[in-house]
Parts: sequence; C-alpha cells; structure tokens
Amino acid sequence: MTSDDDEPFRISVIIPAINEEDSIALVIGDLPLEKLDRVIVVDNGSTDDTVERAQQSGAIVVREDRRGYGSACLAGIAALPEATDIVVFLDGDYSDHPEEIVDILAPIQSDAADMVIGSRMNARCEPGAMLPQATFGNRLAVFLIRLFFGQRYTDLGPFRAIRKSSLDQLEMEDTNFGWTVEMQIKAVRHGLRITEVPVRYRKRVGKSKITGTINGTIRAGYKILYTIFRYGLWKR
Ligand SMILES: Nc1nc2c(ncn2[C@@H]2O[C@H](COP(=O)(O)OP(=O)(O)OP(=O)(O)O)[C@@H](O)[C@H]2O)c(=O)[nH]1
Ligand SMILES: [Mg+2]
Repeated sequence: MTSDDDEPFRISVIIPAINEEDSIALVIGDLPLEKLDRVIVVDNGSTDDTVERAQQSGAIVVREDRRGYGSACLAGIAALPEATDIVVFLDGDYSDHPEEIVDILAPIQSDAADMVIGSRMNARCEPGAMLPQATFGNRLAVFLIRLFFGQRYTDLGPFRAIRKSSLDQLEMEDTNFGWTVEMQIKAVRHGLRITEVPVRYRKRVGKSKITGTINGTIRAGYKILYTIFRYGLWKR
C-alpha cells in the first residue's frame, strides 16, 4: 500500500450507526485495523450498547445530535485525522462484508479512480438481502442519474471509498437519505474518476432503520428522487 511518494495511504472509515449493538463489533472486527488510521462510528443517540461495543472493538465514537444518515456522515468527516488520503463509508449492520474494503480501496490506491462504489447488483448478493423496494429504488435512481448526468451506475450502495481531496471538493450537505445519491451526482459533475466494484451483501443483523420499514422506505425513496431531480433540473 504505497502512494506516489511511497508513504502508506492514510485511510479512515466512517460508520453511521444507531442501535446496532448486535452487529457493530462484527463490522469493526472484520476490518483490517492494522491498515487503517481511524475507524469512526457516528452514533445518533443509540439507546443500546452500540457505543460501548464500538469503543471496545477499537473505534472512536463520535456523537451527533442531529438525526439522519447524512448528518452522521458529516460528523464523521469532521472527526477525520487532519492528514487523511482516503475515506471509506460503511454501514454498521453487517450487511456489507467489511473485509472487502481491500477491493473497494484498490482502484484508488492504484490511481485508477477517485471514488469507488461497492455495487450489490451481482450474483454474489445473498438472496433476500436487498429488499425488493431497495432493488426497485436503486434501479430507478441509477436510470434517472444516467438520464440526467450520463453516468452509468448500477447501485447506490453504502460501502464506498473516496479520495479525501475529492470529497472536500464535493462540499456534501445532505443530512439524511439523499447522502449517497448526492455524492454520486456531484462526483460526475466534478469530473471524478468513478469506478464500481462488485461487493457481497447479506441480510442485516438486528433491526432495520430505513429500507425495512414502510416509513423509512417512503422517506428515503422520496428524498433520493427529489435529490436527483433537484440537481438534474435546477440546482447548479
Ligand atoms: N448515525 C446514524 N446512523 C443511522 C441513521 N439511520 C440509519 N443509520 C445507520 O445507517 C446504516 C444503514 O441503515 P439501515 O437500517 O441498515 O438501512 P438500510 O440498509 O436501508 O435498511 P436494511 O435493508 O434494513 O438494512 C446502519 O448502520 C444504521 O445503523 C441515523 O439517523 N443516524
Ligand atoms: Mg442496512
């Protein structure tokens, strides 16, 4: 793992988590901690043992009072070490396979990409792990992104890596479910080199906060579509 000047890449991981006590240690435990500068779990007011288990597993826990997935990611960014080369985002529910971080990082480390999205749209995804509404929503969203912005994505997967300097350029602002799609749209607009790598995905441990609830699905679906139309039609 070397960068241009032969220094190792300084990599940090941001994990938004709320009430993930059954999974958070599994997620952190499957990360190659020796290769990472910092693992940041952003807690939005968990009422279970998420915070303690994350700390025991070697993560730094940041608390964010403003609810929302995007708010948590923004708080995680604010807690990155000053010198960071690559930022990885990962969910705390153990749906992703954290050890696949090496595949997510590889295109950036070889200077083939600035942003890498882990795509769950492949045969290795555990049946039933992607709920039908998530699959449908993703398909619709990537179709619209292609229509408006000309980029062929296959997924809005949460497991992703981006060069820190590129992330700074994007000036991310969404505080909830528009986070992933905002990043992907802005990446196109800023001319980032974008790559997808196939990742595995399994049924989550613990209780769903977003896609597995009717309320969450409607709010997330609405916000994702609104974000695409907003950037596609009027927001520069
Ligand atoms: N900090 C923080 N984390 C959140 C919030 N909402 C969701 N999360 C976390 O974000 C990740 C994604 O949420 P999930 O509930 O897995 O959403 P999903 O993947 O769409 O739905 P499932 O298919 O049920 O897993 C998990 O690690 C959650 O704990 C929030 O408001 N704040
Ligand atoms: Mg999930």
